[in-house]
Amino acid sequence: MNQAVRIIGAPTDYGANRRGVDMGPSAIRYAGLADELEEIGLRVTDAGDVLAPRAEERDPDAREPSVGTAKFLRETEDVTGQLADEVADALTQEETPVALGGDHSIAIGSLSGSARDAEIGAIWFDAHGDFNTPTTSPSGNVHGMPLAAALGIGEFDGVEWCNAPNLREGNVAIVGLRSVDDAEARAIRDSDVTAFTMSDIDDEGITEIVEDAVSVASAGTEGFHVSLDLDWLDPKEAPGVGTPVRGGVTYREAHSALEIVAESEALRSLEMVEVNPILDEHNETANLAVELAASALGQRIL
Ligand code: EXY
Ligand code: MN
Ligand code: MN
Ligand code: MN
Repeated sequence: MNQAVRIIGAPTDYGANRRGVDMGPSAIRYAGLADELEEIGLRVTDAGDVLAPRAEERDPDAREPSVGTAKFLRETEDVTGQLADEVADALTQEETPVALGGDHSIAIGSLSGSARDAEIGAIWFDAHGDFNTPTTSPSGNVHGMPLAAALGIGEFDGVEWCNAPNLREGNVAIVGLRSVDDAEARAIRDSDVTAFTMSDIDDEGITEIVEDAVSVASAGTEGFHVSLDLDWLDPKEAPGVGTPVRGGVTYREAHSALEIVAESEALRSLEMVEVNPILDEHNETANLAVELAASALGQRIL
């Protein structure tokens, strides 16, 4: 992993269609991300935020999808395009991109940028599959669709996601599933993506599961992207998220998982998403995001 890190904010809530998560980058910075990463010996640059006009100024249906529903498609295309460029540029400069959401739709940009010049894998830590398309989505919210979108699955009214041709389904692992829509579950089963539910973690333990996920994401790739949705954790640990689901991983399991990511030395890019300061308690979910980023990026106790 590069010893230099570039923080990139993507303050968007277009994909969640709910205010608050756009303040995630501020909350995570306020929680001390840059200082914490410098403390563990990394060189940190903060590139600021990509531009995301306030959702109230936009019409969610400005570009009516021809099939199914997906809100704020044009805005999401714009933000993810900017993020993809910034992530790709960081990697060119031998910096590890650390993207801050924002809702999970930003992952389309992170993955696309990370996969621009290399074959990559991805580990998706999430309660949700994020594998809907406009046709299957029950909500029209793109934060339930980014993994499918990045893999080129689904019809998004002709939106040209700069999707990620260097990311293959066989190199993607989802970890921690416990809320998946029926059609979405079928799509995951029909794909070559490896999916681990919370029951798998109960049965085999977090260490075994994350080691398997690392193997999937590393096989034949030049490293992998980690997409960390804070709703992966149990809401008792991470209350500041828009779509909490009971029965998530514990504080220690989360740290163990990200320590295994760090030990793999194959982490290429990282993002933390879905922190919503309006729903949070004393910024504790943002604090947790900072701690977990430090674990993923190599923090050691001794
Ligand atoms: N599956 C539901 C939907 O597609 O609307 C909920 C998705 C929530 C996505 C969260 C952030 O990971
Ligand atoms: Mn410290
Ligand atoms: Mn998600
Ligand atoms: Mn989620």
